Amino acid sequence: MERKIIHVDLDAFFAAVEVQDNPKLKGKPVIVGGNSKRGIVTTCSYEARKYGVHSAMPIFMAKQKCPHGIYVPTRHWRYKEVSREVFHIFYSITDLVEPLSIDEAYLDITDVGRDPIELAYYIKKQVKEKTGLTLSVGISYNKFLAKLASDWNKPNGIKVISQDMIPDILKSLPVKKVHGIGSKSGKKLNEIGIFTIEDLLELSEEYLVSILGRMGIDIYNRIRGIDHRSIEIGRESKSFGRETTLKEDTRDKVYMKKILWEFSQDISTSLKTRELYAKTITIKIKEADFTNHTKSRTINHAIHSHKDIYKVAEAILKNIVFEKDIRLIGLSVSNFSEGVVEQLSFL
Ligand code: TTP
Ligand code: MG
Repeated sequence: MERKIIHVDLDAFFAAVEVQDNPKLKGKPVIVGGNSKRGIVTTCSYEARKYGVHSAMPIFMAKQKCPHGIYVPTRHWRYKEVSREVFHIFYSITDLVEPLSIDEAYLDITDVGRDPIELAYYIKKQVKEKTGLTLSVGISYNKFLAKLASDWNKPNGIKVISQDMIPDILKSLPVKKVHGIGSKSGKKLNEIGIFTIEDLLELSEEYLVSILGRMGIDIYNRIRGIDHRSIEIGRESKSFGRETTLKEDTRDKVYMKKILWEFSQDISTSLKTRELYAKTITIKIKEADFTNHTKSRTINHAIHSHKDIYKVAEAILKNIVFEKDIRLIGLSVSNFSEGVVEQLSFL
Protein backbone atom coordinates (compact mmCIF):
# COMPACT_ATOMS: atom_id res chain seq x y z
CA MET A 1 0.00 0.00 0.00
CA GLU A 2 1.17 3.50 -0.74
CA ARG A 3 2.40 5.30 2.35
CA LYS A 4 1.35 8.80 3.39
CA ILE A 5 4.24 10.85 4.70
CA ILE A 6 4.10 14.45 5.88
CA HIS A 7 7.15 16.64 6.37
CA VAL A 8 6.68 19.75 8.50
CA ASP A 9 9.12 22.64 8.91
CA LEU A 10 8.43 25.85 10.81
CA ASP A 11 9.00 29.10 8.95
CA ALA A 12 12.00 31.23 9.99
CA PHE A 13 11.69 29.49 13.33
CA PHE A 14 13.90 31.43 15.78
CA ALA A 15 13.02 34.76 14.13
CA ALA A 16 9.30 33.93 14.16
CA VAL A 17 9.46 33.18 17.89
CA GLU A 18 11.17 36.54 18.49
CA VAL A 19 8.43 38.32 16.55
CA GLN A 20 5.74 36.39 18.38
CA ASP A 21 7.19 37.37 21.76
CA ASN A 22 7.68 41.00 20.73
CA PRO A 23 4.90 42.05 18.33
CA LYS A 24 6.65 45.36 17.57
CA LEU A 25 8.98 43.32 15.36
CA LYS A 26 6.15 42.13 13.13
CA GLY A 27 6.74 42.80 9.44
CA LYS A 28 10.32 43.96 10.10
CA PRO A 29 13.61 42.45 8.95
CA VAL A 30 14.56 40.55 12.12
CA ILE A 31 17.98 38.94 12.29
CA VAL A 32 18.73 36.43 15.06
CA GLY A 33 22.30 35.90 16.20
CA GLY A 34 25.12 38.15 17.05
CA ASN A 35 25.40 37.44 20.76
CA SER A 36 27.96 34.74 20.17
CA LYS A 37 31.65 35.35 19.67
CA ARG A 38 31.42 34.10 16.11
CA GLY A 39 28.86 36.71 15.18
CA ILE A 40 26.97 34.61 12.67
CA VAL A 41 23.35 34.94 11.57
CA THR A 42 21.43 32.02 13.06
CA THR A 43 18.33 32.75 11.03
CA CYS A 44 16.28 35.74 9.93
CA SER A 45 12.73 36.70 9.05
CA TYR A 46 11.56 36.52 5.43
CA GLU A 47 11.56 40.34 5.36
CA ALA A 48 15.33 40.23 6.04
CA ARG A 49 15.87 37.50 3.43
CA LYS A 50 14.72 39.99 0.76
CA TYR A 51 17.97 41.87 1.41
CA GLY A 52 20.02 38.74 0.83
CA VAL A 53 20.59 37.96 4.51
CA HIS A 54 20.66 34.24 5.35
CA SER A 55 21.71 31.70 8.00
CA ALA A 56 25.46 31.34 8.60
CA MET A 57 26.27 34.78 7.14
CA PRO A 58 28.64 36.86 9.31
CA ILE A 59 26.69 39.55 11.16
CA PHE A 60 28.92 42.31 9.81
CA MET A 61 27.95 41.29 6.28
CA ALA A 62 24.26 41.15 7.21
CA LYS A 63 24.60 44.69 8.58
CA GLN A 64 26.00 45.86 5.26
CA LYS A 65 23.11 44.30 3.37
CA CYS A 66 20.42 45.28 5.84
CA PRO A 67 21.61 48.17 8.04
CA HIS A 68 18.12 48.99 9.31
CA GLY A 69 17.48 45.38 10.36
CA ILE A 70 16.64 44.53 13.95
CA TYR A 71 19.38 42.35 15.41
CA VAL A 72 18.40 40.20 18.37
CA PRO A 73 20.37 37.65 20.42
CA THR A 74 19.38 33.98 20.43
CA ARG A 75 17.26 32.60 23.29
CA HIS A 76 17.65 28.85 22.91
CA TRP A 77 15.64 27.90 26.00
CA ARG A 78 12.64 29.73 24.52
CA TYR A 79 12.90 28.04 21.10
CA LYS A 80 13.13 24.68 22.86
CA GLU A 81 9.98 25.51 24.82
CA VAL A 82 8.03 26.46 21.68
CA SER A 83 9.39 23.41 19.84
CA ARG A 84 8.03 21.15 22.59
CA GLU A 85 4.56 22.67 22.17
CA VAL A 86 4.67 22.11 18.43
CA PHE A 87 5.88 18.51 18.73
CA HIS A 88 3.11 17.90 21.25
CA ILE A 89 0.66 18.69 18.43
CA PHE A 90 2.44 16.27 16.08
CA TYR A 91 2.32 13.49 18.67
CA SER A 92 -1.40 14.12 19.20
CA ILE A 93 -1.87 12.93 15.60
CA THR A 94 0.43 9.90 15.53
CA ASP A 95 3.26 8.26 17.46
CA LEU A 96 5.11 7.83 14.18
CA VAL A 97 6.98 11.12 14.42
CA GLU A 98 10.64 11.38 13.45
CA PRO A 99 12.16 14.64 14.73
CA LEU A 100 14.87 15.91 12.37
CA SER A 101 15.74 19.10 14.18
CA ILE A 102 14.22 21.60 16.58
CA ASP A 103 11.66 22.76 14.00
CA GLU A 104 11.32 19.88 11.58
CA ALA A 105 9.82 16.36 11.56
CA TYR A 106 8.43 13.55 9.45
CA LEU A 107 5.04 12.08 10.32
CA ASP A 108 3.83 8.77 8.91
CA ILE A 109 0.07 9.24 8.67
CA THR A 110 -0.67 6.15 6.55
CA ASP A 111 -2.84 4.63 9.27
CA VAL A 112 -4.27 7.79 10.74
CA GLY A 113 -7.33 7.50 8.53
CA ARG A 114 -7.65 11.18 7.69
CA ASP A 115 -7.21 13.05 4.46
CA PRO A 116 -3.58 14.30 4.36
CA ILE A 117 -4.48 17.77 3.11
CA GLU A 118 -7.16 18.19 5.74
CA LEU A 119 -4.62 17.02 8.32
CA ALA A 120 -2.06 19.53 7.03
CA TYR A 121 -4.56 22.37 7.55
CA TYR A 122 -5.39 21.00 10.97
CA ILE A 123 -1.70 21.02 11.98
CA LYS A 124 -1.29 24.57 10.69
CA LYS A 125 -4.35 25.76 12.58
CA GLN A 126 -3.29 24.07 15.82
CA VAL A 127 0.26 25.41 15.62
CA LYS A 128 -1.03 28.92 14.86
CA GLU A 129 -3.47 28.82 17.76
CA LYS A 130 -1.04 27.40 20.31
CA THR A 131 2.13 29.25 19.34
CA GLY A 132 1.24 31.95 16.79
CA LEU A 133 3.72 30.45 14.30
CA THR A 134 3.37 29.32 10.70
CA LEU A 135 4.91 26.27 9.11
CA SER A 136 5.20 24.60 5.74
CA VAL A 137 3.89 21.13 5.02
CA GLY A 138 4.94 18.67 2.35
CA ILE A 139 2.79 15.63 1.59
CA SER A 140 3.91 12.65 -0.43
CA TYR A 141 4.40 8.88 -0.45
CA ASN A 142 8.00 8.86 0.76
CA LYS A 143 10.40 10.89 2.87
CA PHE A 144 12.48 12.38 0.10
CA LEU A 145 9.48 13.79 -1.77
CA ALA A 146 7.69 14.96 1.39
CA LYS A 147 10.71 17.01 2.44
CA LEU A 148 11.12 18.40 -1.02
CA ALA A 149 7.42 19.35 -1.01
CA SER A 150 7.55 21.25 2.29
CA ASP A 151 10.23 23.48 0.83
CA TRP A 152 8.16 24.14 -2.32
CA ASN A 153 5.96 27.05 -1.21
CA LYS A 154 7.77 28.31 1.85
CA PRO A 155 6.69 30.16 3.97
CA ASN A 156 3.27 28.96 5.14
CA GLY A 157 2.94 26.54 2.24
CA ILE A 158 1.27 23.24 1.54
CA LYS A 159 2.39 21.07 -1.34
CA VAL A 160 1.42 17.58 -2.43
CA ILE A 161 3.66 15.48 -4.65
CA SER A 162 1.83 12.42 -5.95
CA GLN A 163 3.16 9.48 -7.97
CA ASP A 164 1.73 10.70 -11.28
CA MET A 165 3.83 13.89 -11.02
CA ILE A 166 7.08 11.92 -11.03
CA PRO A 167 9.52 12.51 -12.62
CA ASP A 168 8.23 15.57 -14.52
CA ILE A 169 7.85 17.85 -11.51
CA LEU A 170 11.46 17.17 -10.51
CA LYS A 171 13.13 17.72 -13.87
CA SER A 172 13.90 21.43 -13.66
CA LEU A 173 15.24 21.31 -10.08
CA PRO A 174 18.97 21.76 -9.47
CA VAL A 175 20.79 18.58 -8.41
CA LYS A 176 21.48 19.89 -4.89
CA LYS A 177 17.75 19.56 -4.14
CA VAL A 178 18.20 15.79 -4.02
CA HIS A 179 18.64 14.64 -0.43
CA GLY A 180 22.10 13.06 -0.36
CA ILE A 181 23.73 15.44 -2.81
CA GLY A 182 25.71 17.88 -0.69
CA SER A 183 27.77 20.80 -1.90
CA LYS A 184 30.77 18.56 -2.67
CA SER A 185 28.84 16.06 -4.82
CA GLY A 186 26.87 18.92 -6.35
CA LYS A 187 30.08 20.57 -7.48
CA LYS A 188 31.41 17.30 -8.86
CA LEU A 189 28.25 16.83 -10.92
CA ASN A 190 28.28 20.42 -12.15
CA GLU A 191 31.86 19.96 -13.32
CA ILE A 192 30.77 17.21 -15.67
CA GLY A 193 27.84 19.24 -16.95
CA ILE A 194 25.06 17.80 -14.75
CA PHE A 195 23.00 20.64 -13.33
CA THR A 196 19.38 19.55 -13.08
CA ILE A 197 17.50 16.41 -12.11
CA GLU A 198 16.63 16.08 -15.78
CA ASP A 199 20.36 15.75 -16.48
CA LEU A 200 20.69 13.25 -13.64
CA LEU A 201 17.89 11.09 -15.04
CA GLU A 202 20.01 10.48 -18.13
CA LEU A 203 22.73 8.74 -16.11
CA SER A 204 22.87 5.02 -15.42
CA GLU A 205 23.00 3.68 -11.88
CA GLU A 206 26.52 2.34 -12.48
CA TYR A 207 27.73 5.70 -13.65
CA LEU A 208 26.22 7.48 -10.63
CA VAL A 209 27.91 4.98 -8.33
CA SER A 210 31.20 5.56 -10.10
CA ILE A 211 31.06 9.27 -9.30
CA LEU A 212 29.12 9.40 -6.01
CA GLY A 213 29.98 6.06 -4.44
CA ARG A 214 27.28 3.93 -2.81
CA MET A 215 25.09 7.00 -2.28
CA GLY A 216 24.71 6.94 -6.08
CA ILE A 217 22.23 4.07 -5.75
CA ASP A 218 19.98 6.09 -3.41
CA ILE A 219 20.20 9.12 -5.66
CA TYR A 220 19.33 7.01 -8.72
CA ASN A 221 16.21 5.75 -6.95
CA ARG A 222 15.13 8.98 -5.28
CA ILE A 223 14.88 10.96 -8.50
CA ARG A 224 12.60 8.19 -9.78
CA GLY A 225 10.38 8.58 -6.72
CA ILE A 226 11.72 5.50 -4.93
CA ASP A 227 12.65 5.93 -1.27
CA HIS A 228 11.76 3.15 1.16
CA ARG A 229 13.25 4.73 4.28
CA SER A 230 10.81 4.36 7.15
CA ILE A 231 10.04 6.84 9.91
CA GLU A 232 12.53 6.33 12.72
CA ILE A 233 10.95 7.10 16.04
CA GLY A 234 12.88 7.66 19.22
CA ARG A 235 16.06 7.76 17.24
CA GLU A 236 17.63 10.25 19.62
CA SER A 237 21.11 8.82 19.82
CA LYS A 238 23.18 8.68 22.97
CA SER A 239 26.36 9.57 21.12
CA PHE A 240 27.54 10.47 17.69
CA GLY A 241 30.77 10.94 15.87
CA ARG A 242 32.89 10.17 12.86
CA GLU A 243 35.74 7.85 12.07
CA THR A 244 37.97 7.15 9.13
CA THR A 245 40.46 4.57 8.01
CA LEU A 246 43.75 6.31 7.31
CA LYS A 247 45.35 6.26 3.90
CA GLU A 248 48.21 4.29 5.42
CA ASP A 249 49.06 3.05 8.90
CA THR A 250 50.83 5.80 10.80
CA ARG A 251 51.75 7.40 14.15
CA ASP A 252 51.83 10.91 12.70
CA LYS A 253 49.97 13.09 15.21
CA VAL A 254 50.04 16.19 13.01
CA TYR A 255 48.10 14.29 10.36
CA MET A 256 45.68 12.96 12.98
CA LYS A 257 45.10 16.45 14.36
CA LYS A 258 44.05 17.60 10.93
CA ILE A 259 41.46 14.82 10.82
CA LEU A 260 40.25 15.59 14.34
CA TRP A 261 39.86 19.24 13.39
CA GLU A 262 37.61 18.25 10.52
CA PHE A 263 35.62 15.79 12.65
CA SER A 264 35.15 18.42 15.37
CA GLN A 265 33.60 20.69 12.79
CA ASP A 266 31.06 18.08 11.64
CA ILE A 267 30.24 17.03 15.18
CA SER A 268 29.76 20.64 16.22
CA THR A 269 27.29 21.16 13.38
CA SER A 270 25.37 18.02 14.38
CA LEU A 271 25.20 19.14 18.00
CA LYS A 272 24.06 22.60 17.04
CA THR A 273 21.27 21.45 14.75
CA ARG A 274 20.00 19.18 17.52
CA GLU A 275 20.35 21.92 20.13
CA LEU A 276 22.65 19.68 22.15
CA TYR A 277 25.80 20.10 24.19
CA ALA A 278 28.18 17.27 25.11
CA LYS A 279 30.35 16.65 28.13
CA THR A 280 32.27 13.55 27.07
CA ILE A 281 34.66 13.43 24.13
CA THR A 282 36.09 10.10 22.99
CA ILE A 283 38.88 9.21 20.62
CA LYS A 284 38.84 5.75 19.12
CA ILE A 285 41.93 4.17 17.69
CA LYS A 286 42.32 0.97 15.73
CA GLU A 287 45.85 -0.36 15.61
CA ALA A 288 47.38 -1.92 12.51
CA ASP A 289 46.57 -5.36 13.89
CA PHE A 290 42.91 -4.32 14.32
CA THR A 291 42.94 -3.95 18.11
CA ASN A 292 40.62 -1.17 19.22
CA HIS A 293 41.25 1.33 21.99
CA THR A 294 39.21 4.27 23.21
CA LYS A 295 40.26 7.20 25.37
CA SER A 296 37.63 9.55 26.80
CA ARG A 297 37.61 12.74 28.72
CA THR A 298 34.61 14.13 30.55
CA ILE A 299 34.70 17.82 31.26
CA ASN A 300 32.52 19.62 33.76
CA HIS A 301 30.84 22.02 31.40
CA ALA A 302 28.96 20.93 28.30
CA ILE A 303 30.25 22.23 24.98
CA HIS A 304 29.26 22.26 21.32
CA SER A 305 31.56 24.65 19.50
CA HIS A 306 34.01 23.40 16.91
CA LYS A 307 37.04 24.78 18.75
CA ASP A 308 36.00 23.51 22.19
CA ILE A 309 35.51 19.98 20.90
CA TYR A 310 38.80 20.10 19.04
CA LYS A 311 40.69 21.39 22.09
CA VAL A 312 39.55 18.43 24.18
CA ALA A 313 40.26 15.98 21.35
CA GLU A 314 43.74 17.44 20.92
CA ALA A 315 44.45 17.10 24.64
CA ILE A 316 43.37 13.45 24.60
CA LEU A 317 45.53 12.73 21.56
CA LYS A 318 48.53 14.37 23.20
CA ASN A 319 48.37 11.86 26.05
CA ILE A 320 48.19 8.81 23.86
CA VAL A 321 51.45 6.97 23.38
CA PHE A 322 51.35 4.88 20.23
CA GLU A 323 53.00 1.54 20.61
CA LYS A 324 51.99 0.48 17.13
CA ASP A 325 50.98 2.28 13.95
CA ILE A 326 47.29 2.97 13.73
CA ARG A 327 44.94 2.33 10.83
CA LEU A 328 41.77 4.12 11.96
CA ILE A 329 40.88 7.14 14.05
CA GLY A 330 37.48 8.23 15.30
CA LEU A 331 36.04 11.05 17.36
CA SER A 332 32.70 10.98 19.12
CA VAL A 333 30.77 12.94 21.70
CA SER A 334 28.27 11.78 24.31
CA ASN A 335 26.79 12.67 27.68
CA PHE A 336 24.45 15.24 26.19
CA SER A 337 22.53 18.05 27.73
CA GLU A 338 20.07 20.40 26.11
CA GLY A 339 20.39 24.13 25.79
CA VAL A 340 23.00 26.40 27.28
CA VAL A 341 24.66 24.98 30.35
CA GLU A 342 26.17 27.37 32.83
CA GLN A 343 29.87 26.95 33.10
CA LEU A 344 30.84 25.64 36.51
CA SER A 345 33.05 27.93 38.48
CA PHE A 346 36.38 26.51 39.50
CA LEU A 347 36.77 29.09 42.23
P1 TTP B 1 15.66 25.97 9.30
O1 TTP B 1 14.34 25.26 9.30
O2 TTP B 1 16.72 25.52 8.38
O3 TTP B 1 15.44 27.52 9.04
P2 TTP B 1 14.26 28.47 9.46
O4 TTP B 1 13.19 27.74 10.20
O5 TTP B 1 14.84 29.64 10.21
O6 TTP B 1 13.74 29.03 8.09
P3 TTP B 1 12.86 28.25 6.98
O7 TTP B 1 11.60 29.05 6.88
O8 TTP B 1 13.68 28.30 5.76
O9 TTP B 1 12.61 26.86 7.50
O10 TTP B 1 16.27 25.92 10.76
C1 TTP B 1 15.48 25.97 11.94
C2 TTP B 1 16.17 26.78 13.01
O11 TTP B 1 17.44 26.21 13.30
C3 TTP B 1 16.42 28.21 12.62
O12 TTP B 1 15.33 29.07 12.91
C4 TTP B 1 17.65 28.55 13.39
C5 TTP B 1 18.38 27.23 13.57
N1 TTP B 1 19.53 27.18 12.64
C6 TTP B 1 20.82 27.35 13.15
O13 TTP B 1 20.99 27.50 14.36
N2 TTP B 1 21.88 27.33 12.27
C7 TTP B 1 21.72 27.17 10.93
O14 TTP B 1 22.71 27.18 10.18
C8 TTP B 1 20.39 26.98 10.42
C9 TTP B 1 20.17 26.79 8.93
C10 TTP B 1 19.35 27.00 11.31
MG1 MG C 1 12.39 25.96 9.45
